[in-house]
Amino acid sequence: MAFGQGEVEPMNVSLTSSDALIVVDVQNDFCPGGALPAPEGDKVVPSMNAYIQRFHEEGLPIAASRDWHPEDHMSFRKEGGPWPPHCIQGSQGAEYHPDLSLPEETHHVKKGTRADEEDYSAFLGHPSLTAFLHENDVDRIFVGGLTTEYCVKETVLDALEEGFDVLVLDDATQGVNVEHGDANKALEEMRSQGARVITSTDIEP
Ligand code: VGL
Ligand code: ZN
Repeated sequence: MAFGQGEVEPMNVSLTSSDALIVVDVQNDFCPGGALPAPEGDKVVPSMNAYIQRFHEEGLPIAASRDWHPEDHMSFRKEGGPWPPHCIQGSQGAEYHPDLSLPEETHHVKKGTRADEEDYSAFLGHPSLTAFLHENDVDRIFVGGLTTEYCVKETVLDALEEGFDVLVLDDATQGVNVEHGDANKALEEMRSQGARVITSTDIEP
């Protein structure tokens, strides 16, 4: 089959036993109705559930992160940061979206738990995630979730630095888009650092 100009060539990704799925911050506060919503954040839930189901069926490891802030976190405006209070430890806004369907065996990561540190990445400062992936002989990760420009991007860039191959799940990420186009810029930046951006149709059945 030939692909014309402007058409995107399918990637034909086959899952292998050294793959893992990372679900970033699919939490109420990053969805419509939450404190810091990606305008279409909840749209990732069905597509993420499909990836979760596929990886689970294949027996592949799954990790999920949550932004998990104390009430006086430095990223909040009242502390001089850029954001409204969000994902406060133990609050409903900090819970996973109620329709997100994570298996029992999921490795959970809480981040941003210290008041004096921004902590967008699920990797940096969270050695348990790297350890979990290495224990499972993972060398390639599939990353989706919220939000494209902040926690997904920083997680992807750190994973690349740690030597993982990284595929970003375009149909399972959504941006905040504080400025129009921010999410697309973030995808470009991830690509330029070596990540590939794919959708579920690129993965062989
Ligand atoms: C995030 C802004 C502030 C994210 C977390 O999960 O992308 N964004 N805290
Ligand atoms: Zn946060």
